[in-house]
Amino acid sequence: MVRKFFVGGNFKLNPASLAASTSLIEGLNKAELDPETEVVIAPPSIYLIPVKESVRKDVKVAAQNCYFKESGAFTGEISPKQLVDAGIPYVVLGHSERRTLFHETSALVATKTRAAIDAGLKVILCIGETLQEREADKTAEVCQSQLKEVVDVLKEADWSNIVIAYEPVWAIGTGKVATTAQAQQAHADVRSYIAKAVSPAVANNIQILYGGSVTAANSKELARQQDVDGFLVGGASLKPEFADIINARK
Ligand code: G2H
Repeated sequence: MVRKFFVGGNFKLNPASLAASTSLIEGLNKAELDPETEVVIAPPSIYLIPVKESVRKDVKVAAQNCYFKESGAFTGEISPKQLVDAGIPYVVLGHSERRTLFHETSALVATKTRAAIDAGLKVILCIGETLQEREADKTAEVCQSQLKEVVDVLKEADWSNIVIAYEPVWAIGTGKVATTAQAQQAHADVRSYIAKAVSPAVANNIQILYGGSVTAANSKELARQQDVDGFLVGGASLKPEFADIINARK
């Protein structure tokens, strides 16, 4: 099975106005993009619907987070069902900024993942170790413990709607990208864990993205690694070079 190359743009809390968001989308709409790459962009929730309506049809839209309840007294939250109702097919869950700044545990991320899959969303599930954990040689262990919570709540078939994003926390927004060897090793370890914990077929089919200071300059070499099936891009997804990252395998 040849896994399709997948590039996500995580806009985070950017840009700061609807006008700036519109001009970002206009740029993407004019760019020449590799038709072999699956492209998903995740704007802030307030721009999800205008972005979905204005972006080219070969680019899909993701929310950056959602809750696990369908509706109710949960001030400030968005439900998986509401995303589906609004025509948003993807959600990013477990990003390290959610885990660190908003204290989301792996158990909560797993509960959200279960709810999102049940509602019919596809999930970009983020995992990754801190610098301290890498220096203690715990990268594979940390990734596995983050994944285990999700493994415990999903059935084998549910994994066809999951994309894993390996994002070492020390590489996020720091300009310090993982080496190709570090990325390949972490991805291979994740794939081998999925083979054991879920099934070899799921492990073979699942797309594993690298995230953390990806740029046009470093994307080509990373994209050549056997177990790197694409990228989750933050800062560079707000720039014209995002198109070059999408075209990294061209
Ligand atoms: C990691 C990544 C996008 P950046 O958070 O998910 O951001 O490319 O800015 O490091």
